[in-house]
Amino acid sequence: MTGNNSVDVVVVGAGFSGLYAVHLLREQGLTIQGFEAGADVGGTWYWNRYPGARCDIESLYYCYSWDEELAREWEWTERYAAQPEILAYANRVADKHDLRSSFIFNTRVEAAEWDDQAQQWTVRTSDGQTWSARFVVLGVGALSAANIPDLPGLANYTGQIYHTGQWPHEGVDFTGLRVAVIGTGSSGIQVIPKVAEQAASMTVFQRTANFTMPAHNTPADPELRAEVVEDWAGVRQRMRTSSYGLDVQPPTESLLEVPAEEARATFDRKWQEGALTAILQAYNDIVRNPEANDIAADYVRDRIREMVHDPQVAEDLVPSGYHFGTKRPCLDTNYFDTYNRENVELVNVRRDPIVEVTAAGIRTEQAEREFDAIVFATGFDAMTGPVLSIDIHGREQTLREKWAEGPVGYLGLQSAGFPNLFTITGPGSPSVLSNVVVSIEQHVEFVADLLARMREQGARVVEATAEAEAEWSDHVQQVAGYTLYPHTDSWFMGANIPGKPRVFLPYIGGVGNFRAKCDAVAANDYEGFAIS
Ligand code: N01
Repeated sequence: MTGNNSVDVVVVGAGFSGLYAVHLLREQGLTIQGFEAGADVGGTWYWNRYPGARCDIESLYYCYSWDEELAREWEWTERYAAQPEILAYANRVADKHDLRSSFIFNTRVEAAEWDDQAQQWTVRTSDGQTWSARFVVLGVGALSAANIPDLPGLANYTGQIYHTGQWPHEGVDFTGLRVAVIGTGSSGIQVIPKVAEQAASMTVFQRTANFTMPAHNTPADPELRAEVVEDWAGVRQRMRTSSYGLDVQPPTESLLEVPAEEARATFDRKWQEGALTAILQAYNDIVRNPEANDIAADYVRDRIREMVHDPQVAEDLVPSGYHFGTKRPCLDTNYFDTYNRENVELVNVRRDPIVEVTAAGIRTEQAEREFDAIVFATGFDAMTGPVLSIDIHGREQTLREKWAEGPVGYLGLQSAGFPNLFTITGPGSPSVLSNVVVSIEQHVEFVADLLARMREQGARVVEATAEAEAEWSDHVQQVAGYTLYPHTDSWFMGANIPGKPRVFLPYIGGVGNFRAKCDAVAANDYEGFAIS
């Protein structure tokens, strides 16, 4: 290891978290060094360049709220912007606020070690440098550690292999190719219709059918934009105090208490809205009560059956075996209609499991198929994966050791024994269960305010107490337990990664409640943090 570089704060990642962290902390006069594994800014939107990638929170709301001038100036072209436009937005933010100058790109942070005597972190990067920093802020993303399943024979495959989260920048031309897609989560449902339009043939390997709903994406509505921009403070306030970081009021009615025809009419209307939580949040008991959930699930199932011509294919595409919404819901464009195409085949791997990848393709129990390319839409080692990919040594142990049975931390921001280290969108935060940009802003602002307070007090070290961390971690699981989520094998539970501990990872108590808790903590002298 070489180098003798010293800054106040190392920020890891140049996605929405890292960009805002650099902006706010630099404004406080702190010296910052950012590191980004990619060649440029954008995080998720830098890496996920697969055809069809777009946000599923309306773009008017899926953007920073701290730069009102930019909000007034920027015009999204679509209701749900596609990846290139969101990446252009991240670039615009970086240009406008000169954020690139604080980052070293193409460089991974590989390790960080706390030095108790010097009260600082020693950070090692992939270019062999070491940096000392009083604080480390991890803006590494919750969904950035790509998961490619360890299928037997994969190393022998001679065709092209892609993962949606690591898509080649030059794009991929599937024209004339026989393509396999494995996975039907948010990425799969976006990439499948696009690849089907291009490929000679496409075979989708589905393990779990998805409750996805049409996005009804449209060109941006100028009137709605004008309204949102006009009421900027109001919209922002409502998003910040909402459940999901959206300008949507929580439901007050129970599905079980309304007549069936009325519920049906509501669902019809909600279906047309094409919004992520429209059906899930139509009534207040859908995420909590299995009976209510079944009614909503059956509604979606019926709609899927209507869209798919072949009855057997339709039945395979109808989700079953888990509660509606407890895997992250998805919004799609032409997903189910894609299965009506002549060149598309569906393999239900629960009925016909994958046995191995051969040199030329994929062999299931019932058939062997040849493919020119395999697209893995198989998701991520969510929330803990990106953090633990860095070898972090705290006061007494590594974070990998500490989180061996699942992550524990305080407010998703700190873990006891790891002073001056912060995770943005960390496990135990609402992040992935919300409009993540709203959560990111709150997490970053909390950290920035805390550092400002420490400077006022002349303090050098802040660390979550073991008691506060235990209490918060229990609370995260307890609140999840009021819902149906923990009953489902999902990435929220760590269930998609073999051997990963089963713990509900995000905080499901809502963005508004989380903010209120953080505000109370701050008002109470940062209760639960030991500051010295
Ligand atoms: O990943 P996923 P994703 N054999 O984990 C299947 C965000 N996002 O990249 O369900 C066969 O959801 C797996 O099957 P199963 C969003 O938060 C947002 O799609 O585990 N199949 C599943 O079908 C999202 O939730 C957008 O049984 C295997 C799929 O692969 C999160 O990122 C767009 C398998 C993985 O689905 C992750 O989404 C994209 C195996 N061995 C992503 N292993 C927006 O629209 C896994 N699967 C904003």
